[in-house]
Amino acid sequence: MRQKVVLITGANGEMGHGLIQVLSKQADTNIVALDVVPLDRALRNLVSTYIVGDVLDQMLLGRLVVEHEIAIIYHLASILSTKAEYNPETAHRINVEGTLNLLRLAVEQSQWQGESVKFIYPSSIAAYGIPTLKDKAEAGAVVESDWNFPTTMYGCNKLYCEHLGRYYNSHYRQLAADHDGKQTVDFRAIRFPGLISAETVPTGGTSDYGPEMLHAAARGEEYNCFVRPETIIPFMVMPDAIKALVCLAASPKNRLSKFVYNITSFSITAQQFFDIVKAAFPEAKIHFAVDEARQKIVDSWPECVDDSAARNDWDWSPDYDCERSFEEYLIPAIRKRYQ
Ligand code: AKB
Repeated sequence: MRQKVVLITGANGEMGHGLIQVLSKQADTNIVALDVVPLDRALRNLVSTYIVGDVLDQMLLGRLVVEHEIAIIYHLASILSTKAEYNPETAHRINVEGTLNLLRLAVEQSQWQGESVKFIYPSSIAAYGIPTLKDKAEAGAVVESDWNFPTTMYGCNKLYCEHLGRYYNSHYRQLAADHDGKQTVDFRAIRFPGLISAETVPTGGTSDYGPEMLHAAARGEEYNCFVRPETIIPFMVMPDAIKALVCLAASPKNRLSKFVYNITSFSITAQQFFDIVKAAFPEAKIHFAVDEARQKIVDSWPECVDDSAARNDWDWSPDYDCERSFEEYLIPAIRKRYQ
């Protein structure tokens, strides 16, 4: 008999680390972890299987369903906003074609199993694109349907994949003679703000100046923050991000009024980030050395998002506000990590 499993792509990334730790504590959860690099040794005994492979490898995905009955897919694999700009077409292939491959797998599996496979997709504030700082200040907390004009390949990919998910959920093969629209994938997405983890350092993102500043200070390394001090975007700590993924996945479908939900925790400027880091690590050598191109990307992201739909539909609420994030999670855990 094939084993019922949860598939996590991009399992070795920042979110993958947090998600594996949480899901592995749930009873009867068998995790299949997929990533292009081998899974961290510390995570290997928490999963049933880890596979080194690419979401673009159709044969590999085909073999996966021969051996496993996939109930939920957390599709975390992605090339982030800064890295994607160095090779936009490759990023497009990984971010969009990779998602398409998994959506197709999910819809086929839903039909085989007679039950919808849940497809949990992390989208991003990068799906927004606000043209000027004046508009950004005036926009305040943006709702999901506002300012959907991303300026990065990653943002375009995220926005488009949200639509692909909606299509596979509701309209896939709508003209086929045997189309009954019953067993489709159950697509659910969250637009995440900048994420900060105490355990891992992000790579390739543009919100990375926050976590990079913090980890560099704890390691006693000098850091050049690439955005201006007054730059503001929303952030969230990893435990809340993982809680959100798991809560959305567990939510009854009939309560969900949307496919895509904003969530947020706190919005702070780079200067406020600096002040908190400096207070915790007074020796820290942090400078502001603005990279105008990356600055423009962050400037196009909202300073705050309206997450009332997530709060209403699936009782979303972060456990960590700004003070608690730094005082109870980030600073103690990061100190311990680099001791
Ligand atoms: C990035 O900076 O690309 C990501 C994101 C905001 O989605 N952290």
